[in-house]
Amino acid sequence: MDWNTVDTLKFEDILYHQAEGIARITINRPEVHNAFRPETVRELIDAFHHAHHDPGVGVIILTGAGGRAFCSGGDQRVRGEEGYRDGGGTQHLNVLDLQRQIRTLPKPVVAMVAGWCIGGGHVLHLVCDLTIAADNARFGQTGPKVGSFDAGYGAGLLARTIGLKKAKEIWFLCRQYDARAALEMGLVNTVVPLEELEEETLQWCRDMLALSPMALRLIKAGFNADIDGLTGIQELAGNATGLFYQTPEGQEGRNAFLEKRPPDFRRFPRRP
Ligand code: 2NE
Repeated sequence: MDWNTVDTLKFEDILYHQAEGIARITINRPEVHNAFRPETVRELIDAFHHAHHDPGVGVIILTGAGGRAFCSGGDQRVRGEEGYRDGGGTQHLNVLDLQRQIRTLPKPVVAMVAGWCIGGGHVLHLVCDLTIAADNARFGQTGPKVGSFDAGYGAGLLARTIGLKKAKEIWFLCRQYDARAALEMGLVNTVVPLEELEEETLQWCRDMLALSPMALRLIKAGFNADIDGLTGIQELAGNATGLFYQTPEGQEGRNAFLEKRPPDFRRFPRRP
């Protein structure tokens, strides 16, 4: 695949590439196994925002540079007493915003995982819709070891994905699991040799790009609505509103308001 850069996007910690309707977002800090600092997360949020709003993008890949790590979580070197310190000294847990963004983004997001996928990095792959793993991938949580935890999406989604007992094992013991074990527990969708990782991921993306974008969008929202409470229902119902706007019935309300007349909905069927 010949990836293109986007001239308007300038990043320090990440890379953004695009081709064939696929956006590839890469955490580019291989010297720390792609650990994220607040600036990394801010750039990831900007990149996902761009891919979300680009009508030329149908599927998004999240990955890490270097082949030795997807992401090793929060950069412990900038961890302060209240969160992760940015260059200006403000402390954040802004990765939680990124998790919600990936989850609610109405396009499939695929984690392409080589090497370490650990801590907050593990939560990032978990919030992605699908995970394609290389045979060198290693998964795990370290929170209780390094004085941290993610009891929100990190724990809840893991339990929903692989079951409560196994999720508690992963968080309570902080062990590491290889790609084969991850596949067996349903944590990833497939495992391929490292040298085939990108081609396999692209094939999955191409397969989704051949399908109805609206159907994929609503299926994603539906899966989320099942477990996200009112915000999940908001997402699903927002799609219904968007579809309703496209109908003559929805447009009659707007037209009547603009034409300063009472709306006439009598011609619209009351469907069984
Ligand atoms: C990932 C792991 C197991 C790899 O071990 P190994 O032995 O293969 O590599 P090594 O030597 O530990 O790492 C290579 C370099 O990357 C740095 C290391 O310090 C080392 O640097 P140098 O000594 O060569 O200078 N590095 C790796 N991970 C880093 C990190 N997260 N922050 C800063 N530098 C890092 C091993 O490296 C490991 O266990 N890493 C730490 C994983 C971790 O505990 N992450 C944070 C979890 S908490 C979190 O992410 C979080 C959350 O729970 C809630 C909200 C937000 C974030």
